Amino acid sequence: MNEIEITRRGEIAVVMVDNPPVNALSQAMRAALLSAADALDRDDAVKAVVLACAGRTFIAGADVREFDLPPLEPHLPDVIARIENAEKPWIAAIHGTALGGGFEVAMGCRFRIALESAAVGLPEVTLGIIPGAGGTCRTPRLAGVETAVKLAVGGRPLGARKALEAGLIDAIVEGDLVAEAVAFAEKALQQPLPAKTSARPIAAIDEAFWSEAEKDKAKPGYRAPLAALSSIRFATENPFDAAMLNERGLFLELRASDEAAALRHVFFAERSAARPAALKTVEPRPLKSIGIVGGGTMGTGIGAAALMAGYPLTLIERDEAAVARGLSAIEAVLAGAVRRGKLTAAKQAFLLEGLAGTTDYQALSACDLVIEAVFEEIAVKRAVFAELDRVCRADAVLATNTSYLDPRRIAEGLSHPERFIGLHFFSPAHVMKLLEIIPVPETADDVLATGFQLARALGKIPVTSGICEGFIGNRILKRYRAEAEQLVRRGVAIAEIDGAMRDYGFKMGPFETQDLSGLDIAYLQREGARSEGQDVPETLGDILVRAGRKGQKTGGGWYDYREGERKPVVSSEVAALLQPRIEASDALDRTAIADHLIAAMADEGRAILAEGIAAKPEDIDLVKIHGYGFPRHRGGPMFAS
Ligand code: 3H9
Repeated sequence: MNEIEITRRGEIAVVMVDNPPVNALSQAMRAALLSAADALDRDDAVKAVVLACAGRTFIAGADVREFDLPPLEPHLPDVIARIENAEKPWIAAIHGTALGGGFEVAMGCRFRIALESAAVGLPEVTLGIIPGAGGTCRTPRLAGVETAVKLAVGGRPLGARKALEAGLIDAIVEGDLVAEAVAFAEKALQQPLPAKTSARPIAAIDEAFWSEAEKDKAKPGYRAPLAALSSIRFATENPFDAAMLNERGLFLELRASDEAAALRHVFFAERSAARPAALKTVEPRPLKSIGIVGGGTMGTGIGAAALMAGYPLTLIERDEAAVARGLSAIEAVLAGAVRRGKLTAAKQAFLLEGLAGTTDYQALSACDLVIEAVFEEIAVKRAVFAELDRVCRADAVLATNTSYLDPRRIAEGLSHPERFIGLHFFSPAHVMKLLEIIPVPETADDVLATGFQLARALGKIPVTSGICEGFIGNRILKRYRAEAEQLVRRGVAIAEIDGAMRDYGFKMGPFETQDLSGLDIAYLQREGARSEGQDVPETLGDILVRAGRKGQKTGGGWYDYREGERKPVVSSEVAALLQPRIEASDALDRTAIADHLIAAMADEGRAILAEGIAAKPEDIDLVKIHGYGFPRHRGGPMFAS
């Protein structure tokens, strides 16, 4: 089938778009829509046109793959203008998601109807651009300025019910969408048609609204949200044609920006990470229930994520008190989700029915997957897996959440090593998106595929990592911190380094982050390695920990902290402690500092690729963005350098 097919139902023509996977508006599709509008206007037997889509969704937007090329004719604003000015009214019949250019097409139609399960939105800002085919000009005319700001500046889609309330769509229908749309069209033809969207007036809005929105929507490092806001404002204060020209100018400018290129890179990286080509034909193992061993921060975070994704969960701890603590930590996460409106009380009650805790490993005998999240000590972990080997079904997947031990050593002695895998979650595990998936040499493909299936179900971004110290993420973190310390040795001020990384887009610099999470964990790891005879050079962090400066929790680390405050204060004690190690007085500006540290991360990333630890540079970018706060609009260290 071509991109579109036209059929007739009496006097109503049905234009069926079919451009898998998501009906994106490729150049060929735009051309096909344009010629359909011409042909249907010429056909006197047609009185109205239904625009519907085959497959899983209505048009999901412009074809983002085309954004690296010069814009190709016919341009989408012209196609939409042609539909809007057609002699016969067009009715958009929406299922799935009408997003970006897809919703702009729908707004060019005279009517929009949707299934209850559908959603509409203008997510362009998430790609570093603004709507470029009338989104900021037609939305305020259709549904008012506030809804336009919510949609185009916020970037989040609205479900059909809310879209109906806001006036973005005209009706919600059930059952056969196309048949309903045809019936809607026949009825609509009996009455006077409403004005075209572009011809509708916009209700006036207070000056205060704009200044408030500007403050509210500003996002450091991101140009698109405020550009979308200014485009909406221009559209409310100027004639439609002028507004369209203004929007197009801004759209084209942003489309060519570094921010948009980086966000596109991340968009496609995320999609390709979720479904690795090598596993396309591999069926994952059934996954209906999950067990967790270890009720600490990691175990309960993973448990809460699994429970909220709908998996019945069994938590194992050493004694009853620890079981109770673990269960209440999980319950607290769900209660928080209810408070924030992410979960209804009824759903919470339903999910909690699936939660159990015990000291008895036998309770795991029916679980499809058990994740170990106990203390990072090889003997402790091995003891857990010996128990799991004994009680779990032979086909159940057994996973370790180790962050730095060698999973091959943990798996030694297992009777079915092919079902063993590393699943490295990040803290807090119900929030952080990254999941490093670490197969051992024996791991079966369907076990690996199960790891990816779990990631999808939990809404995580999965990345396969080979085995090395720290896997992908912590290995690069170690290098980043070491390079940051190296700059301190060269005489660069600690606060300047943190400031440089904040200016770059991180929420916190490397030293502030260590103060928050504690310097002692990495210190103890180094000490452990030293006690095993490894040659681990002394770090500046070691000097601070030995002086009792473990971070915020001890009132000081790389900075001082005033009682009860989290604001870092430059420390004269730290300056004195480190003075003997300062070798130079280099003057680097903040850009040079950030460039240096990003280059170091990328350099480590290249080594990781060369060793086959990561499969592709995009995976490394995803690890840093979703696990380590790397600014998304910079695209990740590999993209950025
Ligand atoms: C825009 O419209 C600009 C206009 O205002 C102005 C123009 C002038 N293009 O996410 P999935 C691919 S900007 C190209 O896994 P799901 C995706 O890469 C656009 N390809 O599916 C993947 O490919 P593969 C505004 C796209 O069911 C496959 O489709 N629109 C596009 O989980 C499946 O994707 C958006 O930002 C695209 N636009 O979710 C919407 N979208 O199979 C972006 C997807 O080779 N898309 N692909 O890996 C989405 O949010 C989700 O894809 C959607 C489906 C919710 C639609």
